[in-house]
Amino acid sequence: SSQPIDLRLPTPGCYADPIKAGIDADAVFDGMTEHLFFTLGKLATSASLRDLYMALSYAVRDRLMTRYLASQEAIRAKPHKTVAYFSAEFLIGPQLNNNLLNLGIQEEAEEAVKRFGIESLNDILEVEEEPGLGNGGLGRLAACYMESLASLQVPAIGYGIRYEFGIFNQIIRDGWQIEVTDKWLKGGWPWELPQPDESCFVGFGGRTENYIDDQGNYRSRWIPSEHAIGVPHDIPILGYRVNNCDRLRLWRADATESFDFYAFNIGDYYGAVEEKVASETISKVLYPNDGTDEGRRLRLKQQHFFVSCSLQDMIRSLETRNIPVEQFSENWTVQLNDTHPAIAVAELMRLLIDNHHFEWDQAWDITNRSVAYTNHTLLPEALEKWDLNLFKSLLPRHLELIYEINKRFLQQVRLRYPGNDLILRKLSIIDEEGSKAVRMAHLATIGAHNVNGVAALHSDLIKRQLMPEFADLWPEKFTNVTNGVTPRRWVALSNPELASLLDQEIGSNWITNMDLLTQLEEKENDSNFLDVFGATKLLGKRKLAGYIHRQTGILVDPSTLFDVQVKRIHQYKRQHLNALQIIAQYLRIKNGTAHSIAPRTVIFGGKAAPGYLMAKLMIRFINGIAEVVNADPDMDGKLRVVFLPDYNVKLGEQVYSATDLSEQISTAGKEASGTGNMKFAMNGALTIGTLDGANVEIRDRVGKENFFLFGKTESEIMKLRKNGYDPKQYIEKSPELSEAIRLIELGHFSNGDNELFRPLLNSLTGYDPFFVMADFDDYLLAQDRVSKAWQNHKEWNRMALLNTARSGFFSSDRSIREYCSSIWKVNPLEVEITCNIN
Ligand code: B1H
Repeated sequence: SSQPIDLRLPTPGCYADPIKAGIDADAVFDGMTEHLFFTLGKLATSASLRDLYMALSYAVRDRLMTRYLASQEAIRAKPHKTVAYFSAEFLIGPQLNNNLLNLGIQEEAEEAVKRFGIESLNDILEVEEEPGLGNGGLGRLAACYMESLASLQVPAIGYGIRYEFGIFNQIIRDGWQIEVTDKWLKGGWPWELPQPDESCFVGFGGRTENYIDDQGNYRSRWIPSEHAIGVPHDIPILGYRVNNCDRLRLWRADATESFDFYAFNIGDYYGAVEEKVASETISKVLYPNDGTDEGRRLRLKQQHFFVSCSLQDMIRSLETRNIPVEQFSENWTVQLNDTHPAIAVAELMRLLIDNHHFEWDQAWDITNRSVAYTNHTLLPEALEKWDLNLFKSLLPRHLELIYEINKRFLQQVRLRYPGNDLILRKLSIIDEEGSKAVRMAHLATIGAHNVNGVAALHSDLIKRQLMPEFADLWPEKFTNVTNGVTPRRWVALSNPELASLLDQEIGSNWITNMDLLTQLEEKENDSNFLDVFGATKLLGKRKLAGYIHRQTGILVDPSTLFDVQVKRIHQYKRQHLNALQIIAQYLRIKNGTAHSIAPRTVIFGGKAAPGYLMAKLMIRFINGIAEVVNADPDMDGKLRVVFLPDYNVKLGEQVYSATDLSEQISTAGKEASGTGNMKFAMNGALTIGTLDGANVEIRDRVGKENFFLFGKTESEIMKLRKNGYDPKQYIEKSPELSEAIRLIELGHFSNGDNELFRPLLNSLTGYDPFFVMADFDDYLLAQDRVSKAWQNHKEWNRMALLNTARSGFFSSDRSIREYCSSIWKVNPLEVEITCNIN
């Protein structure tokens, strides 16, 4: 613990209550009034909802500043190892309510806004635009981890990119996805603090040269042909009811006018402007390809841009604190969120060797001790590979360093496996098969002291399938940290009904100690309690039903089973398996063979990568089915299908709390972890799922009798593939599957157009790369078990309660504790704030 920080507060006052910091409704109201007037130039009498949102946000942000500065001051006062979480994506979601919760002033804010004639705080929260600076689970995980780091009082900084346009907004027209630019900054976003005087220069392109320095040493250096300036934009990340406020530092790329003077002076005005335009595009837009590597030059530029800015910033922070750069790894621990920031291995070597004149071995030691790498996928199409010529043209010095890293590494491999050329080729950072490329996962694995997967099964598959030789070489390097999600956002904020029930029953400590939820197990046979628990769910479902009606015009009945699949649209996630199941249920109802099936509302949400045609067709397919089902009076009261457009964090908050059945149906071995699965379980949804990713651990924890398992295991899938898988055999064996496919072929879900879904059918009946046909019958049987279980509401609620009660393990607080103790070796640093009593 550090010395208490004595910070002069900008306004006189004192923290009588260290938790709420003396912020009462009056203080919030006064803060809003001042910001309306001075910051926004508005009178309270003419303020719009948006004005009030901005005013409240600024008033809340003011309260974060003391904590934010005190947290930085604490490290300045006494060196303390800090986590640097490097991620190309941070999907942080709306900020206002999270900050109110963590400050403990939700009620005060509610009271303050009412004085402006607003009915409910919710009306103001509704206005907030969320920064969609991520694609899906990977980006959201980074956000949950930042929140847990702050709540656990761990000094941390998240480094990433301030994309001007985040993930596109999705609209659905004629059943198809349309992408619309996400202009999240357009109205001004109140949560960031630009820090232009901490900007950094980053080079690109050019050449390398050798030279002899003043002391007569041979050295190499990089002469880039292009530069960009990174301007940090900081977002305070406050922990729950603590003074620790960590920082998310996102870099915006600006043009380097100072470097253009030469061109400018020789009269090349347009050339100078051109470079300005080019460098400003670096942070323009997020690549929307969750799970596929496109190998685009601008993407590599983005990666190097934010990594270089961040490492320079970290070294500079040592220098300003008079800490020798030799002590980098005692003061920083760098976590690479997948390989997107893996260039950090080469860039840190370059900074240490070329700029700070370290010898190779010492630089390598520092790099290796500091860096750790999290792998998030085994899918070959997602593993980043950069064409060698592209890489060389953009980062020539880094390539030289990578060659040297590779040379030394391969020598180690040679000693371990004498005469085994095959292994050398397999492990090399440079892929020499076909056109040459740099394998970023190899660079990250060789450069890092730890490589972790994100769920037990996934980490195991990394060792057994993805990198067996690496694991053999360095067995201790490979570890697992199962993902987690923050209970602040994913229970307290998004499910206030459940949260207050928990507060009543077990006290409010669950929010920072989710293991306490096991106390709920005592209530599993308490009939009254089960009713109350079920009633909280019904409230969430009613709200979602209202939202569905407003967004899609579809009326859904909150008493039906809400069966939900929300996630990116991907063949491996198998939304089409779910869709086929709906067709089977539809046919049963039509044929009058639907005995004891539960009335269902099947809800989908998710975006498809704009270039992923099959995924876009899957959306069209779901909407085709929805159109037929929802228009058929025979389906009334029995079946509804909804595709919710523009799935994002905000919508997620509405969905998890309103779900009875969570669909986690990926092909075994394909979903590294999943995190939505955890959010559902915490909120008392039952899971229908395969033994994939974290589903395995969820089932182990909640109990197999409280989980609807189906499908082939990862090793069964492997065996099928090896022995020549033929989907047609499975179709022939299954009358319901055959009939569903026949109906699609006839154009039943495409107004008679029997060509529309042809590519989808060809894939499913031809190669079926994700074994949809192989798992269909078992899936349908599992859905029958779901229907049967739904008949007995009390029993369903009991199982749902046990899911919540046993979900504590999936708190990101647990994940972060594991990272801290086994990988980062960092301790918390309590931030204290003192001030003089008036
Ligand atoms: C995950 C990605 C990903 N794994 C490439 N890999 C991207 C890959 O823009 N890109 O190029 C973006 C994202 N995302 C997900 O990570 C896994 O599929 C989930 O199973 C996992 O839960 C999540 C967090 O670990």
